[in-house]
Amino acid sequence: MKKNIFMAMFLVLVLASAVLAAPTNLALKKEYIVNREANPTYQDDAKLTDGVYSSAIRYSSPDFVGYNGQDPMIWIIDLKDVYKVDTVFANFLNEDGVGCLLPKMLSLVVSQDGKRWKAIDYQEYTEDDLPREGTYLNKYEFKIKGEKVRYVALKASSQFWLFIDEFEVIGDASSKEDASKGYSLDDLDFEEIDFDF
Ligand SMILES: [Ca+2]
Repeated sequence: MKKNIFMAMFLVLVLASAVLAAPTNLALKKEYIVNREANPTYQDDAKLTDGVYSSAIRYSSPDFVGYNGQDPMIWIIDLKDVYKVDTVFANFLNEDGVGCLLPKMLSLVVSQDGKRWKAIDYQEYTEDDLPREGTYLNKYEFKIKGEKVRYVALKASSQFWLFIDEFEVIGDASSKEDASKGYSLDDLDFEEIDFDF
């Protein structure tokens, strides 16, 4: 009988640790800042970390946020604490009929304190990789490989319109550590981050 109780407790512990270590979207409901405001017609009310992907592949879907202009865009997501992160996803729309085109250059950097940044990934795509024509989604993937991270910053080139509906930062929720002393999201300066372009 004692042995059964021990086995049951052991199983509960194994299951609990498996749940804690399961890959989690650490960006869910977290705050982020952007270097320029969304167009008022396609405005942002924390849509990019609400866990909702657009069910329609169309720029006018209310789940998309739209930015216009040719200057590159920068988003910085604050995980609030430091976690081991594996992968970042960013889901963009291509709809050439309305001038909404996928970014062809992307640079991802991370930081634990908002002061020192580490370049993680640079991606560049050709017209063959991501054709201008057509209406489709592309979910960009960036491998972080267990780096300890509080801030995730993504820079993306823009040709005219950029539409995006969600970021995900996948990592291990059980690896949570209190953030070291550093900048808060409000103190961060987009100009001081070294991106790859
Ligand atoms: Ca969303």
